[in-house]
Amino acid sequence: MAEGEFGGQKGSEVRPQGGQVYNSNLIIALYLKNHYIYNWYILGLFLGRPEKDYHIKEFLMTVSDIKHAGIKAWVEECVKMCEPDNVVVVDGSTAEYDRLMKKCVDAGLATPLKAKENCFLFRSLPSDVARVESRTFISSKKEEDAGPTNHWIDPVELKATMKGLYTGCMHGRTMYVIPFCMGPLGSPIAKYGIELTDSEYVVLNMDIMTRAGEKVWQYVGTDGDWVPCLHSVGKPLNNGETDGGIWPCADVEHKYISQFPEEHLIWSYGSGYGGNALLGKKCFALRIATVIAREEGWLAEHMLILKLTNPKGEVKYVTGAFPSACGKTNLAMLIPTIPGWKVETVGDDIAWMKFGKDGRLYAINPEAGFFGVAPGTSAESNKNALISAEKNTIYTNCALTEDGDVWWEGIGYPAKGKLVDWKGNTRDALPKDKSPKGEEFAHPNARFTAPAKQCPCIASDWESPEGVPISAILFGGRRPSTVPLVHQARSWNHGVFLGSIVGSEITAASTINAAEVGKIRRDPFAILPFCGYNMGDYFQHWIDVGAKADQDKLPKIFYVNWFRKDENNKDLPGGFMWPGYGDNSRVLAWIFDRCDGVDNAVDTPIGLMPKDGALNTDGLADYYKKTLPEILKVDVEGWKKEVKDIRENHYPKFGKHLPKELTAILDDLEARLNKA
Ligand code: O2Y
Ligand code: MN
Repeated sequence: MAEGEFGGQKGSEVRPQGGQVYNSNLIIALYLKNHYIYNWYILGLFLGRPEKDYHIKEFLMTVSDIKHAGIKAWVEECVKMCEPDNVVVVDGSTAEYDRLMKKCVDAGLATPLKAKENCFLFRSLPSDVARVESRTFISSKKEEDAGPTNHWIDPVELKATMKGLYTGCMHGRTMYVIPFCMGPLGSPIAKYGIELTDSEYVVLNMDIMTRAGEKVWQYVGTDGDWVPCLHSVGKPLNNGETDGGIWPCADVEHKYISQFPEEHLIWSYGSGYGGNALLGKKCFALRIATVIAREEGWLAEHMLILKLTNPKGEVKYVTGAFPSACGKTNLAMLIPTIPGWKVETVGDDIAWMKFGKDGRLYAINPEAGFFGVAPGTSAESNKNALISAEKNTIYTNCALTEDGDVWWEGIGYPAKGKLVDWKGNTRDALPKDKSPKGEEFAHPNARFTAPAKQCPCIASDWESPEGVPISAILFGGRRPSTVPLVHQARSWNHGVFLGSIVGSEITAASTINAAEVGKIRRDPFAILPFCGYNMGDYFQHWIDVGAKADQDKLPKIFYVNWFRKDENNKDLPGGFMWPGYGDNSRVLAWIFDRCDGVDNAVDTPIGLMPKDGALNTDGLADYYKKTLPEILKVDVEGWKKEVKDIRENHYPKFGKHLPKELTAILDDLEARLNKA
């Protein structure tokens, strides 16, 4: 085994960021000394890459250069087990990114997009298109600690199985050592990790999604905290075999996405896709981070973070937890329809929140990019996401157009001519931007991986190391009935209750089991697939965090529902009683004022709701003005059924781990409904 992609060769190379840094002026001076450097700089300008400082790097770092004894020993142990042909320590440079992308293009795994600057399209195998919850494990020592909503395997058994799979699994491949940071570098809230992977696709995506590369080493130092993340696609190449342009991965029964919470350890095998393989995201920033957050007294959440500015220029920060397919990215990048209001993005998926010295809760986005779902993203639904992904973006499982662009269902216009679909088949485009189920040109979970800094509405302080102070926390789901447009919790614990009952109604499109249609699929705090421990204990953690805090400084908690339906009202597009998207700014404006204690609410059995006329309806279509009273009132009978469902079907799952505070709030809600 040779260290360094070129057999341990060391040489002089130009790298952006970290180490010995030269600014652009110095680079010009260096031209006199070294034409090679200048040429790289000019090439960078020509390609329109983000401006970076360039410096001369004398040596390629190897495993033996790692100064952190714990990391070095772990890497060496994994090299011994996985037996890669080469080991490369990732430096995070543009040159390295370009080299690895070229490797993928040359191997037939990626296609450069002629229509988009520095953008590439990958196609995965049909067996590897999404996170696989059935193969995701919380491997705590005791099954009870994983809780009733996680898959569990005893860690001794799971490690033995996975060690068997890992042994020799990187034959014919390079192992990449990716040092990465979740959060702004040096932030007191940030955490560090090392991902070992045999997938160039993973390195490229981690480069966009995290702060990765040599700049991380100074923060982990010689003995700093870090999370080990081992990943393999599970497809060794023996006897000179190559991938032959086919996405490497293992069969579903050999995929394991394993979290060992007591050790803060992640082992992933067999999948190269998204949340299964980019281990900084769901595995670290949620499953392991929820465990660390509980140990350390903070909150790791599946939440967007947005910055809201009112017409007076006053600012508040809001987080929001919504289950999949509820428009979290769209809300984070919303373009308000009400004049004078502004929404800017801090994060679209994950929030880490810690109390500051002033007693307020501060949030950082631990990620540096968006791994956004492409289908349904259009100029109407999320123009800012489209602009974010115009350049320097990786597309996965989208369709390819004849002019070298990407296309997907719901992009807002029909494609022309022929399309190569996500399975690689060339087919005639349809005259509309929808396709029959199962015949989509882009996979429904097709993705774009785009740098967050390219988002036109990224907040100037999105990388603030101390985070942004949170005024409001939103919960929501797709609820066609019962749940009103917005209501506010009376207290922190009432807010925890609202978080604990989050869910979306099951539709024919979201299940293969017809008997489930119409029932509520509960996804408490929208974190059910991402909590690294017992969900009952997670509820308790939220209650404990609130109890220790200064009550006046805690964020206010709200439940929103953009998805009320009236199928019989033919005026309403799609039957939806609320327009959603940019018009959600009307609800955000009400929430903003609530946080300032404005007298704009009435007390109801379910919480505080907008007073008559308190919601800005200027410019709202008349048919929505007509439906508004219906979605702003308490459906007492609907809520009584909700209480019954929570009491009989939802809360019993958590047994003795369910906090008594939540049962008390459920009882109180029932009593208030009975009095109404
Ligand atoms: O299927 C995947 O691997 C991606 S899932 C995902 C990606 C970005 C943000 N959120 C999610 C999610 O499942 O919540
Ligand atoms: Mn998510």
